[in-house]
Amino acid sequence: MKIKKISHIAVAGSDKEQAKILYRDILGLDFNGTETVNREGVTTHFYEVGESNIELLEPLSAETPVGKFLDKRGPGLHHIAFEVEGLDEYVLKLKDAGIILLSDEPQLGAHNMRIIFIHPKSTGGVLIELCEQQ
Ligand code: CMX
Repeated sequence: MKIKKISHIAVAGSDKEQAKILYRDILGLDFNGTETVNREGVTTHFYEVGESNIELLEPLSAETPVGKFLDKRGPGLHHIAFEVEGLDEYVLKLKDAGIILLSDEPQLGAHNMRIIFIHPKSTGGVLIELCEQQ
């Protein structure tokens, strides 16, 4: 059971073309693909930064969590994702500590990873995702 690395830092925004100009054309990051995760209501666009990624989140509609976030706060940092080994053990440990999770069990996220979110109210205001390769 350990945190292996920062998997990605997610940025909520709807202008994927502007993001491409900044991250790929100007900063020179490799574009690492696009994937729609219907259950989360987002299309994700990945840009590689060493072993991690910047994940641009584009909402599928205004009613999704990211759509609501943009409406309330505007574009900006959305969450930090840690890749872990032993996700199920982390879930038990978090539950034991009374930390609020957004789902009872891990769900399937982008790149076919098992993911679970910790509510920002339990973390001092930062939405945290734990993810694990299957
Ligand atoms: N970071 C920090 N705080 C956040 C937040 C975020 N990303 N999103 C919402 N909040 C805050 C709100 O500002 C609000 O704070 P106040 O009560 O102080 O105003 C509080 O959390 C509650 O927010 P809300 O708008 O009432 O929204 P909900 O409680 O309905 O939902 C959350 C908040 C985090 C549960 C919801 O956004 C969610 O389910 N997020 C997880 C799913 C998600 O983000 N999926 C996309 C990622 C896809 C992927 O990477 O695979």
